[in-house]
Amino acid sequence: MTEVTPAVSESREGPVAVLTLQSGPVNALSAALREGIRAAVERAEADQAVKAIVLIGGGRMFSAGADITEFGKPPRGIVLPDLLNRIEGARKPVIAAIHGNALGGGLETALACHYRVAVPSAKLGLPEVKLGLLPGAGGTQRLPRIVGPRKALEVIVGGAPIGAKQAAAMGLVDEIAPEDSLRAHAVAFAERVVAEGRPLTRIRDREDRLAEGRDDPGLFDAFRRENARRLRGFEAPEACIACVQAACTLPFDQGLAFEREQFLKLVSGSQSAAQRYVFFAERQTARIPDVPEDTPTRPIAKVGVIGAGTMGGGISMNFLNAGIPVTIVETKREALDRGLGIIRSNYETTARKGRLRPEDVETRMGLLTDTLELEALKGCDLIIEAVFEDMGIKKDIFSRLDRIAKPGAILASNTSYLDIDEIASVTSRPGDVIGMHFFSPANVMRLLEVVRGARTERDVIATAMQIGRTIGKIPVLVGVCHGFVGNRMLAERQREANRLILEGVKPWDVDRVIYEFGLPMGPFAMSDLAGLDIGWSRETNKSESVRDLLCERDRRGQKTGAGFYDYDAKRNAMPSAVTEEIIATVAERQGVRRKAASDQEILERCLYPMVNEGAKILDEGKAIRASDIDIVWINGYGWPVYRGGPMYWADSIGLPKVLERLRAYEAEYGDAFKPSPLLERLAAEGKGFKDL
Ligand code: T1G
Repeated sequence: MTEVTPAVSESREGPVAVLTLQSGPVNALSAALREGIRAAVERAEADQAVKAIVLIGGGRMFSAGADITEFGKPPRGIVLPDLLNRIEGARKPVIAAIHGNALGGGLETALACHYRVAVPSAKLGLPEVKLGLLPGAGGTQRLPRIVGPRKALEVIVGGAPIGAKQAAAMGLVDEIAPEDSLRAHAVAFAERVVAEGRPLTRIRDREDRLAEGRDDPGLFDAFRRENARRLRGFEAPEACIACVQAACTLPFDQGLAFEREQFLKLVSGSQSAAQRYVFFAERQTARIPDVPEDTPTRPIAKVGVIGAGTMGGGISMNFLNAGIPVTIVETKREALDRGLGIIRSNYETTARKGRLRPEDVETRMGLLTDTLELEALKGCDLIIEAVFEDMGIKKDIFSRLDRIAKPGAILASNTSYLDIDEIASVTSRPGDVIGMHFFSPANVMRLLEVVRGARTERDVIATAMQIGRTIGKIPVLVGVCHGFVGNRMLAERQREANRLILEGVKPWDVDRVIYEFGLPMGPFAMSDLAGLDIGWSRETNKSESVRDLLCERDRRGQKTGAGFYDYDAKRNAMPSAVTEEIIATVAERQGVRRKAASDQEILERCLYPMVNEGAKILDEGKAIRASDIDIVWINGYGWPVYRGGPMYWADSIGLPKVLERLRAYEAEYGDAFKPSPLLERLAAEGKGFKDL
């Protein structure tokens, strides 16, 4: 019989019982761990020799909270709120000793203890809102009683972790322990509590900080107004706010009951199911069937970036932020100076917002070397080309890099569309060539498409994926095809959006439908933001498309004050009669039959072809799994996380329904809607992309 490791190991330090949580990599509060804690606390309480209890995490953290894999299944064992009430009601002091993470139910467990000590590197937080949930084990009732409702709203609705020192300043932690002696320090703290006869302070009994919410009930609506844009479409934040408000208006136990009721609603809802799916999908992207996770990687100590434009500058910042020196190359001094100026001003803006210390700006800039000589990159371990999207220019650069770069250097292109194999073909080291496609703004967007060429070495792939995570990105491995995964699917939506406006649908109506669905902006607003003249020039202009005619009139997007929309001085977008007139002209020239389209049709015609293209991408092996495609769209284009991503969303509608609509549009518009064989097969088998 296999020895079942107890979820809690018990030991004694004199009169102090030390209970160590040990449950998987993050001490998730599974049924076994909850039962283990309950039993151990009850044993310690019954033991006359025990005067105090310390709860400490085994492994690398205190606890990452409830076991997310248990949601959606029948609850087993004691539920966390009941366990925490049990701890809080203990007749002996219980001290939480925190290192690593105390998140979600992990922090709620610590809040149910009578005291909390933490090491300086510990992180505490209530990130449930990111899972479409709320702190469902008393967090919405206990936290406001310590830090006040206003701060509690920031912590709970923001979901961001707090450092131990900040937590101590907020009263969340009673004492900071030395980094390397948490256990001993917590035991000594417990002994002092006993020796000094300190009271068993229960957070539930503290009412003073709630006055902030009672005296100013308007603070909740003010918080709603201030965060309306950020919270648009999400259900959990409103429930969080209502629970914190209940903490200020209801007795503790009624507030707890209200919180439980709100939690149960969210955990059984579609948004949380989608957001929990995304949590695991994001971690799945690291799993590459033919590149084991222990594949050795190449050390990246120095990075070279070719091109100091918007992308090159943003890419450089990612590495500077991670403390990795960058040498940035341009062909002209003024371009280099402009690029460096933008990098510095970005940092100074962040510093002005208090998110970066002035000395950090200098540290980062100090890691940046600028040069006009490509040869200066010869010592770099990773070189990322971020120049104009032109194959000829890229090939010239890679053939020169082949002669300059040191053996073993990884040569990456930031191309958004182009063929990595063709680029690699001009080098003598195609195994070292890979795509690293950043999304603009490159220092902000978390997605990184890592494009494996036919001959890219496995350790090069492993290195690109690892360095992507090091610089805070979510790397997704994709294959070589035009536009890889994200842009290839985007092209489907753009084509249909442009066809819709020629049929007479207003661009602002297409944008409204896509915005209301949950994306940050619609296709035409996005085009205006990016600039309509990408790849356009007067020399090659054909005066055919709406975009051509807009560019001809210098309506190139926000940057020129007009594109599809007219913009005021504050870049507020307004529908434009000029654009309508241009659209009508092009529609007439092309003989497009005018027809109205309902919002539902606009949505289906814009999004179903994207899903269909995603199915083709999977069928061609250009993405490893459907959930990778979802992660691309959530992190590269702002697909609403509460809808899980395009492939998850199609599954939630049902592929037979998607297929039926594609076929209907195919009958009217032809091959653009021709269903992928994979989608047809899955629909016929009553399956979804999740079954692949
Ligand atoms: N439950 C189950 N599995 C979890 C988990 C959790 N809470 N957290 C992590 N894992 C798995 C993860 O899938 C991965 O598995 C492995 O552990 C390592 O994780 C009632 C309702 C703590 C910052 O939202 O943010 O409490 O891929 O790769 O990068 O009010 O894990 O190895 O098979 O992320 O070092 C609220 C979620 C839960 C925190 C560590 N808590 N976790 O990051 O490791 S709901 C959270 C994290 C709740 C209560 C409510 C991170 C981390 P595998 P990892 P990491």
